[in-house]
Amino acid sequence: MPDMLTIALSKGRILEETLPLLAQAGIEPAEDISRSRKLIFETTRPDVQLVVIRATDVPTYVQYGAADMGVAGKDVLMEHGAEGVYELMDLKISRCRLMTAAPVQAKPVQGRIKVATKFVNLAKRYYASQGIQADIIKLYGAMELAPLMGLADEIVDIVDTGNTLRANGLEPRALIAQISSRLVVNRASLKMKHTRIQPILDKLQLAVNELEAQRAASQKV
Ligand code: PRT
Ligand code: MG
Repeated sequence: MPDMLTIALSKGRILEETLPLLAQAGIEPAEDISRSRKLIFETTRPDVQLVVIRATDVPTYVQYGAADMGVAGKDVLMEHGAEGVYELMDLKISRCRLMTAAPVQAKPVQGRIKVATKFVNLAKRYYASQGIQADIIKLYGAMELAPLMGLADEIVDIVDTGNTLRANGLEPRALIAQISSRLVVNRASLKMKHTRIQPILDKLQLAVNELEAQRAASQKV
């Protein structure tokens, strides 16, 4: 179907939290995504399909228009650069913080600091903005291990409860950014498919507002 509207979602926690929002916008996968090895899913709307990919690939699919819309963490969008992509909505899900962390009570490093992270571009920008000379070391996972093994003095990573840091003898230091998931849209798609995208955006915004109101109410109790 040439006039298909394609939405890119990332496997994992973002997917789980996005599906209820999409459902409120009238878009539900035709089958259980978590029980399937498929990557493309039809939905209850014949003109809308979902593709389920790696979080870090979502901005790329949307940037090149292979997907019209997508949902990705602000961390992933900042790292990618996401050129040619409109960030249209804060979905206020999968919230966490992007932070620097170091071994508990470690003394400040003299001279150049070694930083391990998967967010290389972000880390470079952050340390430069602080006037700190940093050598950034790219890792693909388990950043917490790097200081323990002497690979790095600090890490830049996602922190939620802080349990992962604590379990590895690390402590959070500086807050780089508050993170949540964002709805992104390809620039050309927004023009060409505006009449179909706008109602989805409107319904999603209502669903996001409702969820926020529920959260606020449950915190008051
Ligand atoms: O698996 P893949 O490498 O493709 O991606 P991923 O593991 O980053 O995917 P996923 O599904 O885990 O996370 C996708 C997005 O969720 C991230 O890009 C963030 O925007 C958001 N998010 C929200 C988180 C967390 N909370 C989170 N807690 N992403 C990762 N974590 C990890 C973090 O990396 C660390 O290992 O959880 C650990 C920290 O949690 P606490 O509670 O111990 O502090
Ligand atoms: Mg993962």
